Amino acid sequence: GIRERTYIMVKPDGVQRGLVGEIIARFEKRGFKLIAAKLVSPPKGQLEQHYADLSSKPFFPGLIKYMLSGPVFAMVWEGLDAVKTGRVMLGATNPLQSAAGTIRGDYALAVGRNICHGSDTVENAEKEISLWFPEGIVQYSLLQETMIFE
Ligand code: YYY
Ligand code: MG
Repeated sequence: GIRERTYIMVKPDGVQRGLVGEIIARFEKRGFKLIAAKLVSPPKGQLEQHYADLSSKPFFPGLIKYMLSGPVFAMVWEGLDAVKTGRVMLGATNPLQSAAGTIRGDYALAVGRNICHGSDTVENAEKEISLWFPEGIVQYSLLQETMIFE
């Protein structure tokens, strides 16, 4: 629905490379509504919880180390099919397989340095939003909404 929410996070490499503004701009221009955003250095346990489904993978320790290498920029975006469309905008997990025009396809090369995260299901999005924004998120109406949705 048009109120679907997704958790999008610029990873430490994306922050260091100055891509926060670019990634925000892509979601804004597409028509999504920004409802939460912050720069954070999360504790290790929070990252382990975020990636709990991958804890048995061989790349897990390296993934956590990389995610701890600097602050991340955490965001929540709302709009029509936000989860699925957010994933399309990010591109494939491995940037070598990401189409040009996607965030990873335009700015990344290595799977372990793929600059951004996006929720993969609505259920996981809600879990991730609670994990990263326990303080809650703001509510406001987007005045241009009737120009974006039917
Ligand atoms: O959701 P997405 O980020 O596209 O991929 P996941 O399968 O959830 O993996 C999370 C994260 O782990 C991925 O963005 C990079 C890293 N990773 C890796 O370093 N090597 C792999 N073979 C697979 C994933
Ligand atoms: Mg994932």
